[in-house]
Amino acid sequence: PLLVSQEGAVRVLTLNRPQALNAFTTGLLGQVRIALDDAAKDAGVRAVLITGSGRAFCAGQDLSDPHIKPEFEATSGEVDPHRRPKAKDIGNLLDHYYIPLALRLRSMPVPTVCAVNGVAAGAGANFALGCDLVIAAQSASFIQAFSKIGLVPDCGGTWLLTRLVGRARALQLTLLGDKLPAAEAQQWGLIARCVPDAELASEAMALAQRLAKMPTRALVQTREALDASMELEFEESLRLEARLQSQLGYAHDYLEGAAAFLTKRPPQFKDR
Ligand code: LHQ
Repeated sequence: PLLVSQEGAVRVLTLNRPQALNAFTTGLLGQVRIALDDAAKDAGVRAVLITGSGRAFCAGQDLSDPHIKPEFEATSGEVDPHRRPKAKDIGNLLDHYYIPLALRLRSMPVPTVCAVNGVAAGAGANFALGCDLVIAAQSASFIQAFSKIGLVPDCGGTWLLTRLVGRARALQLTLLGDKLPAAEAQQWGLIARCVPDAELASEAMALAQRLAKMPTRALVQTREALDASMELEFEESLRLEARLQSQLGYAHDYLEGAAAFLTKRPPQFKDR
């Protein structure tokens, strides 16, 4: 259910269950995590690009998964209250699949780009928003579908949304579960860019290739410092910046970047 390919220094992961709008099964979730682990370990990878095949990016958890599917009467659709999925199954799904995946994505040692090619719902939306730069097709949309089926946002949604768009808009999105079109998502600052459908693949790849040529370690430490700043006092952030800067200042990429600037030539970054 996952396609993995490589273009230059960019590792491309394509969610590939188009008949089910790329909904997450345990199989797909496991494969994405392994693919991210592999990319993290591979020195030849300097950016990761994630997208979906078919008309959707990802419809979130596959609700027909036998572990979490409620028993219901086939014709009336009425739920049998005596045969419910075990609470521990949903807990296990989060503990063993969604939490490790969200943590893995957040701590990638290379920048991550998500090309949202269509609807991104539930955990699919929050998985996309967990990437560093999110670029979406005009026809794509984001849906915090959880409230519609009696759940809270997961896969980092509560943390990400409040930080990305603030409490009022986070509540609007999560309580109502309405579809937010990509153009509005960009206006809101939820995502980086919205582009015409026909340009998504090339624009997203160009962005990933551009990031792949940049000083990877500095980019990743920038993400870490921005995230840490949310829990730090101003002076603590200044000290964190100074600690990171003093390490980076001895690393190859800074010496190369500064020398290239001063001698007016293109830099060749290699630290990871
Ligand atoms: C699906 C799904 C789907 C299975 C479309 N599953 N088949 C974590 C841990 C534990 C428990 C639960 O949850 C979580 C995290 C979560 O992600 S919860 C949120 C789960 N996702 C949703 O509630 C979204 C459900 N899907 C939708 O609302 C719609 O399908 C969207 C808005 C994504 C797309 O709408 P349409 O473009 O109108 O497509 P469609 O609804 O006709 O779907 C096409 C097919 O895909 C259809 O199957 P069929 O056999 O009729 O062609 C759907 O049943 C199937 N599908 N989402 N999550």
